[in-house]
Amino acid sequence: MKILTIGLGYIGLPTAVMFANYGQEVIGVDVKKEVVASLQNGRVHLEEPGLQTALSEAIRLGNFKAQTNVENADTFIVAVPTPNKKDQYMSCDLTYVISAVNSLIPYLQKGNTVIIESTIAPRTTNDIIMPMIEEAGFKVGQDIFLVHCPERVLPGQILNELRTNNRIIGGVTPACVEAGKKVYGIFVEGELITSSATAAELSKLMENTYRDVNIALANELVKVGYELDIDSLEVIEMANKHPRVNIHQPGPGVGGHCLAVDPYFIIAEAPEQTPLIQQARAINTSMPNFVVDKINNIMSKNNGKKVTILGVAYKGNVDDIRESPALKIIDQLKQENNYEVSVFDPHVKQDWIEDNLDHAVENSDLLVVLTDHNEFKIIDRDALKTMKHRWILDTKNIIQPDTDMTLLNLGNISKRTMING
Ligand code: SAJ
Repeated sequence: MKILTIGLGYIGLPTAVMFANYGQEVIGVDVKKEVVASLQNGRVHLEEPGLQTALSEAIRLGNFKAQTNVENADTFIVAVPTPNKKDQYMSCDLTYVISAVNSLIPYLQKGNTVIIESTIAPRTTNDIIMPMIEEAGFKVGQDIFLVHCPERVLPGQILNELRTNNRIIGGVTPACVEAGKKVYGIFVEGELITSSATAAELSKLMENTYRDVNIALANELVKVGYELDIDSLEVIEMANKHPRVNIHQPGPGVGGHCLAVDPYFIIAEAPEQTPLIQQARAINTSMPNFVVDKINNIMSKNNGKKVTILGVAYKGNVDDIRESPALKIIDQLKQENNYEVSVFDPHVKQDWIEDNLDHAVENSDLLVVLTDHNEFKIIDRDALKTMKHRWILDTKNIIQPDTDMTLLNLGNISKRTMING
């Protein structure tokens, strides 16, 4: 099968490479010339374990080619970003999806399959994409098979999860479902769950919304514990020993290009029906402020001037900073609170991020852990000797206590200790 993927980002590239390594002829298309150039030189442009090796293998097999232009294929896969619009409910911005579909329409031939992997608002496949294809003179379900197959892989585990996870095949018609199954059947070892495009769209969005709402519950619990002087982390650990309870982990907020984005796609389509989802978003979005507030408390106790941030990535062991709450926290500390802020993240390469821990902590009054990178779990205590005040606020609860340091986390901070302690 000849497969053309449009969008060579976190999802499109691993998917393309996977098909190539399973013997398919794959053309990867991206509008970004530098991305295409890097792939043509055999280099991946993003951090994902195993992806470089997989790409090298695909190229060695002669099955993968990157380019900027679309051409004929049997199957087209659209995996482009769908950000939030800047409107009232932050609805789903389909600009890139529409432009990708427009770019492939001139190359469509009867019998082709078109798959949308991008996360989209409910009803997009039926109400927006199908009419585009039909206006070009094709009958969906007869000439062209249109499917929504949301990706559900976890960054950091993408190659493994692409193969082993269940996959939703949401066809516009039963024939479309069959066409989608043929494509993913090539490498998916998990169940191919057959469904309609509309249910597939909403299922994907609800999976991430479920997580967002549950994290909001944990974050709200942190605020309750702070107010009442009760260790919320201890409460979570205990409550989760109940066989039917799974309170998620609190943190400095929710980042990434899924949980912080997808719930709005539902909200925008049904604002009256979604007070809970909206409230959860508001709670998670309030966490950076909550953390900055606590940093201020600690800094004023120490008459501190310099804060060192450990971790900018939105979660551990990835280089992705999209929607990361750390960005908001760093910005507030610098702009509104005028602290000297140094930032260390061994995974993220930017000119404002230190790559030397010793330098980042020198003369610092407070270390704030915002990402659960493995490196931070085993941090060398000697490296922290040059701190001015040896305080840590660990928002991810990964640092081991040490008699030499004052260690605060989202469980043991409380109004009482902040004011009196
Ligand atoms: N987080 C918490 N507490 C938790 C769990 C996560 O604060 O208990 C935070 C993380 O620190 C991070 C954010 O939530 O800032 C999101 O992290 P995540 O690991 O929950 O999710 P993503 O965005 O990396 O990936 C999710 C996954 N969805 C689900 O687990 C339901 C993944 O399977 C999806 O493929 C992906 O979204 C996507 O593309 O939609």
